[in-house]
Amino acid sequence: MTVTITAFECSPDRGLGLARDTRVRWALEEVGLPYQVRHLTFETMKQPAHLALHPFGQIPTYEDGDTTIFETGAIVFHLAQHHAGLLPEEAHARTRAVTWLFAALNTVEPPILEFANARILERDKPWAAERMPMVEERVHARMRQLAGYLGDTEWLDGPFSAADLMMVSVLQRLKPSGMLDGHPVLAAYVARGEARPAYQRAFEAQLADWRAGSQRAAAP
Ligand code: GTB
Repeated sequence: MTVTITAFECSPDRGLGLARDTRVRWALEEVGLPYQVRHLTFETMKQPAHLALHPFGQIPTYEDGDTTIFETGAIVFHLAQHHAGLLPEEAHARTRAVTWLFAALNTVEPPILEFANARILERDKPWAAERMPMVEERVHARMRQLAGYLGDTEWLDGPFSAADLMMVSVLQRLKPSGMLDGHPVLAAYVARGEARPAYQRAFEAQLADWRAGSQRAAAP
């Protein structure tokens, strides 16, 4: 049974790989699972067929036979549990990797999302300029803590794992603002993740999909 994931018909990130299907594609590439993509418009995401898979009407979702999953954390964890290459075998090391997977999603991603929303969705609000320094400082504080932990190690805890895949994916969201450049340890960490062949394949696949989707959207 071929894995099917969902992704934007034409991602608003214009092929930068920032939509969350990229992290799922990356995990699939790391474990060597072929997959197909069902592309959805913002309208079809909110229709019953997709809401049956994803109660919040979002992408990505994952289908493999009788298994259907939403939430990228759950999808990546599922893949890491059932295929070699994304979690250590040793029990304690595995628990630490899972801990970092949760930390990426629950502790590092929230201030980054708040910043991304403030920068784009809320920029025209009358209070936007006054609020922004506080939102930025929350991100910087978290980045300083993470960089302090990472130091000069290659990955979060031993060999590359699902935790690094998720943490790098979360940090990438800071790239368009240039904020990552202020944290060279983390910029280098993200670059190491992006240099992995599996990431490269995932990035190229989403970019090809974005190009095809934007051409379809432009067609008369
Ligand atoms: N917690 C969920 C998960 O991790 O799976 C969040 C899923 C989510 O936010 N999905 C977004 C979505 O479907 C797409 S990825 N949005 C449509 C909707 O809610 O109606 C988020 C995203 C969107 C756009 C950019 N971008 O343009 O840079 C980056 C990330």
